Amino acid sequence: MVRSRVRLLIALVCVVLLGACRVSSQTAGGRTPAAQPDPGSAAGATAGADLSGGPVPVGIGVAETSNVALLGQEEVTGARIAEKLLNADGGVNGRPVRLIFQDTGGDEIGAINAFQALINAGVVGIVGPTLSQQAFAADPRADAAGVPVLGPSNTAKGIPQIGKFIARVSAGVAVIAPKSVEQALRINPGIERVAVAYAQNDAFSASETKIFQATVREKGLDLALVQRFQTSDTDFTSQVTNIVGARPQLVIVSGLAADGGNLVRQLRELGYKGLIIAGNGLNTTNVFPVCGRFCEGVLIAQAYSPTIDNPINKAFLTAYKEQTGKEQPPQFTAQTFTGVQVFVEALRRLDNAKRLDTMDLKTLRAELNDAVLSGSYETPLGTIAFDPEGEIKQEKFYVAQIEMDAGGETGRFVFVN
Ligand code: 1QQ
Repeated sequence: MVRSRVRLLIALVCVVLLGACRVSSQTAGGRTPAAQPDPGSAAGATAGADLSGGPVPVGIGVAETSNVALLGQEEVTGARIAEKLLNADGGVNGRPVRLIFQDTGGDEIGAINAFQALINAGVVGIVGPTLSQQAFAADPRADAAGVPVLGPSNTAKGIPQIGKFIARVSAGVAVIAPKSVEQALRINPGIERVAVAYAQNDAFSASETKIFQATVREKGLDLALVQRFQTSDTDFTSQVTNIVGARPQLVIVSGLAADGGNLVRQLRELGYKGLIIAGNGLNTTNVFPVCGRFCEGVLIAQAYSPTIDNPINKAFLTAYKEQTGKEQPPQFTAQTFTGVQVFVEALRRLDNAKRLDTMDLKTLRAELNDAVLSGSYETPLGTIAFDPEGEIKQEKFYVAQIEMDAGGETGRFVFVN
């Protein structure tokens, strides 16, 4: 019942995004790499890249299908908007950027195959994957091949440290997660007892809960219960019974959208009345149909705010509205836009300094990696740069609270801080 609900939801997301689920074949113009390439293929090493002055191929490897598409589809939207806006702005000094999409699905093997296919297709860099769990599996392939990767939503501890070619435009859990706890304490200074729940089979969730637990202790609160679950769980009766039994005034959920949304719903159905904080895995309006009216009031920290006042965010907001008919771009859309933007701006600088068409692909990828890390960028996330390991340096973070409409099907993130 719950599973068919999630399948229906994914189908709906695909329809709403006007065929975004077919983005691979449309965008790659028939040059989408094979789904399961031979990783050892020597021929794959340079195929697809046009180094002579044609379009510059950038890979997008995110979850277009599976439960993780609840998050990944927002990333596809961000990439498409970036391609359109940046090409209208001259691309890479007159050469258009051509995005090559490869669906990772929701697991590690899908991410490895997608990344290998993009590497073989000759992309200059990859924006992806969706989950940290996938990044720990797929990024080492790109790193070994000398292909720069920008993680659009890989927030677990240790991602930039995977290798020299791995950076992220998604700030880590350590800087984001504490914001929502601070906000919960502003809303209810009387909070004393806290329960945390996390998906133990997901690297991001396991990393995020550590930060939440440390924050709870630092604030002098009582960590009454640490409850584990799996991202594949749909029935949370036993976990929710444990949580309610611990009598918390705050519950903090680290999971992904389908499982986390169901846990929130079942918490309320079984009578939990206190505040709920959700982590980054529930940071999508696609969670609304999962927890329905029970999403109301959930707090989630944000790395993007539509209010960021700079020209690129204004252009992004306008393009997002044109493309989707909606006002408020989600964080994952903004972060993926930013990943493509960083690659394009670094390519422009590199081309100005050394001319892209004088380099072979291996050199171009290595030079691009250096250019990415040495730049500073005015983006929809604000001004960003990278430390030498590839960790994003970002100035501001926010907290939003979910507000559901009367029908309990639609709603919005209201920025409260
Ligand atoms: C991670 C995340 C995801 C939940 C975002 C889609 O932050 O896996 O690191």
